[in-house]
Amino acid sequence: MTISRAAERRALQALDSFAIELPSWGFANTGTRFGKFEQDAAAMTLEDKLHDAGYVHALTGACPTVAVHVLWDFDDPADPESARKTRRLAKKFGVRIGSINPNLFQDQRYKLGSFCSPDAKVREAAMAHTLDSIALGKAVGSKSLAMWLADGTNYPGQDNIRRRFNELKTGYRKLADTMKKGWRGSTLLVEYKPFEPAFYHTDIPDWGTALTLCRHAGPNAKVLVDTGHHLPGCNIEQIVALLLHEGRLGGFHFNDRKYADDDLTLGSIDPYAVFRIFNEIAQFEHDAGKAPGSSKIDYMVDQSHNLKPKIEAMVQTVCEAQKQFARAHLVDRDKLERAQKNGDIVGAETLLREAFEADVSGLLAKWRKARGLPSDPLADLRSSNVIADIGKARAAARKAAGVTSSSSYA
Ligand code: PSV
Ligand code: MN
Repeated sequence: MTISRAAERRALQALDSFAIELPSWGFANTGTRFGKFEQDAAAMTLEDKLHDAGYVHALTGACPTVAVHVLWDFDDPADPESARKTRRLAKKFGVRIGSINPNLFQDQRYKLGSFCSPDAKVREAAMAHTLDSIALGKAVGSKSLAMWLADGTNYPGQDNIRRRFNELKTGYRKLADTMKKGWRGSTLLVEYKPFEPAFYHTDIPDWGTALTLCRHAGPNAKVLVDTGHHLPGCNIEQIVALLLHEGRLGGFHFNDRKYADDDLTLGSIDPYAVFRIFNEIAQFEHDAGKAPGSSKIDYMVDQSHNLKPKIEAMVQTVCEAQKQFARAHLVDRDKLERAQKNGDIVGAETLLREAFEADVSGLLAKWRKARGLPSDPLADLRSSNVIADIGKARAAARKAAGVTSSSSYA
């Protein structure tokens, strides 16, 4: 496809407002339930994570914020001084703190659930931790609370499904109300996942349940679509289109999958699926007469695979997202509408395929050059010694501290 001047302008304009949030946990050593393979350059502290995220932002110019996981990143989430320190630290590395992720799945008391637990004391503890996370979010200057619960049951009959849902409804309503009153402009993001760790029923398994919860909670609650959280064959772009239609698409956790929640880098398995998601958003903006890329959607990465070097994997995902995002804005929407009206199925599909197959490397290089960024951030990173140098420095720091495992103080 030859990219027309109008299409290029659209894509460049859209790219200007396209920001992707990086997850602090994506820079630390993580693994599967079978074990961890550690990397010298993996981040050990929140300072390391913010440093690495700042480096990815400096290379790509597209990642101004970093998501934090409250228990993994803060010694005492309720301490206002630690919030202030974190805010300053992020600034030092050229980034800001983004979504706040409470941790409602690690503590022993959450064995039977958190907000849905049959034990009122556990439900109160879950609420208290989330309210602390809300206060933390406000103090660090964040704008969203990303809620994912591991709640569910493993066997039929284990608990009352409707009782559990009712607890969620009241709990999330209280969260949304608290945020509305005391944290201006913030959004409660409700994430769903079909299974794991629960293997019989999950309390928020799909977008319909998440949307229902949001409707009960209030207008500041929106659905968070983690691209790895669907059963095989699920049409994610349709979910995106419907959530946009309902005004409830809050954001994304980007990653790719082959089997289940595999947390692979974006588009590594199915890049066309990423394009199709962005295509629905671009179509929505066109239909609504909005500027390309102007929708308020929290684009976030949530990947934590085991083997690729962390910073490389992150740059790969960000560049892939920009590539598919730019391509989606190349589609000629007037021609597409004509083809659709005429029932020209092949013509309509070809318009999408041509945009998806377009070479946007020149367009992206132009956008980057205008911002003083490397035209190919991944190539730039790979030809430098940055990761090796970080690895040496962190290995030395661990040795000096007498720490044997690079994950032991993540
Ligand atoms: C759960 O699988 C999830 O997608 C949630 O977003 C968590 O916060 C994150 O992964 C933890 O890695
Ligand atoms: Mn997620």
